[in-house]
Amino acid sequence: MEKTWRWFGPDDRITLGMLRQIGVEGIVTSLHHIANGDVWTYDEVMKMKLFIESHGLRWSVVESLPVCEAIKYGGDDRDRLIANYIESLANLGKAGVKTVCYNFMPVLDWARTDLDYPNPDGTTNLYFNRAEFAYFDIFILKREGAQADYDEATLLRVDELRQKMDADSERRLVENIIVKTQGFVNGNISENDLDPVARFRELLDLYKGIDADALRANMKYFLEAIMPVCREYDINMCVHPDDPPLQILGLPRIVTCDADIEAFLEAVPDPHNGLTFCAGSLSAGAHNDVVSLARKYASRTHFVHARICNVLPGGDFKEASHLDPRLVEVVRIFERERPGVPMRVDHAPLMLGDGEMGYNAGYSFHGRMLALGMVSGMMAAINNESNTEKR
Ligand code: DNO
Repeated sequence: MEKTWRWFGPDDRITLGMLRQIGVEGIVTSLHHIANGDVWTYDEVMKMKLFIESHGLRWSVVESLPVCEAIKYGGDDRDRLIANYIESLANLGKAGVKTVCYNFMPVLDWARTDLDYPNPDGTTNLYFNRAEFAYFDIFILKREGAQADYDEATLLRVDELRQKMDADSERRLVENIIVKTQGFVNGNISENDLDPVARFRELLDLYKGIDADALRANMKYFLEAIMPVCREYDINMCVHPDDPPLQILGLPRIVTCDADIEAFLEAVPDPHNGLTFCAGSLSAGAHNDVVSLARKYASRTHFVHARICNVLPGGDFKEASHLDPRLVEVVRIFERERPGVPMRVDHAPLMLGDGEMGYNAGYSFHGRMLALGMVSGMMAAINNESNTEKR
C-alpha cells in the first residue's frame, strides 16, 4: 500500500518536511479554505498540488470533497450543488488527483464523547461512551422520542450519569460530540458557532421524513450523476463508512454493514464507485467482522484507513492498538490484493506531549508516527513472507 498521511494544509503544525522524514509517501488533504458546496477551481487545486510536490511528496487522496446536506436529504438546491461537485471533480481530474473520499452521513460526521480518555500507560485515546451520547441526545439536545432509541441498560447508566453531570461536563460533551470533532473535517458546526446545539437542531430538522430508503435513493442519484466525470478522468470515489456504524440521533445511516456496502456498490455498479475501507469505523459495530469485510470488498476499495476499535460491554467503544491482530490481517489482505492502494493510519493516541500541541482530535503527531511505524513494519514482514513463498 502507499503510505499516506492526513495533513490539514499549510497551517498544519505538522509540516510536509516532517512527514518526509518519517517515511510518508503521499498526502491526504482537502481544500479546507473553500466553503462546502463551492467549486474547487483548477488553479486552487494546482496550487495545493504543486505545494505538496515541492516537498517531494504527492497529493494521493482528497479527503474529503464534502457532499452538502442538500444533496443528502434531496433539497431544492441539490442539482446546482451536484453540478458544482462535478466541476470540482473535473478540475481534480485535470490536475491528476484521482482518489476522492467523501461520506454520506447526515448532519454528523464521526462521533466521539471523549477525546482524551486515559489509558493505563499514560497515553490518551478517543472514546465513545454510549450512555454519555444518550445523555447528550435526551437531556441536552432534548430530541423528541430520544429515550425510546436506547435500551434499558443504557438508560440506567444515563440515570447514574445525571447525578454527576454539571454545566461544565455538559459543555464538554457538546464540544466533543458536535464541535471539536466536526469543524476541522469541514463538518457542519465550527468553533465559531455561538449556539451549536440550536444550529444542530436545525440541521436535524432537515431530515424529517427522510428514512434509510430515501437516503439510499439520494446517494444513488448523486453517484449516477457524477459517474460520467469519474469515468472521463478515471477518478475513484470512495465513501467513508458511517462512524460509528450504528443508527444515531434518529438519523438514517446507510453505510454501516455488509448489506449496506453491497447495496450501494450494486446500486451503481461502476468500479469508480468504491469504498474507503475504514477498519476502525467498521469495527466499532459488534455486528461487523472486519477481516471478512476486507476480504470481500478489497477489489472495490480505493483507500484504506488503518485503525481498529474494541467494542466494550454496553456498546462503548475505544480505539485499540494498531498492532491488534485484526488490523494485521486487514493489512495483509490489502498489501497482497491491492498493493498500490493508498493507506493512512488514523486516530492514534496522544502521547509524549501531543496533548499540548492543539492538534485536531484524533490526529496527533507522535501517536500517528508510532502507528505508521507499526503498520509499515507489518507491510515489510508481509512482503517478505510473500517473497519467501515465491522462492
Ligand atoms: C474522522 C474521519 C472522517 C472522514 C470523513 C470522510 O476522523 O475519518 O471525518 O474524513 O467522514 O468524508
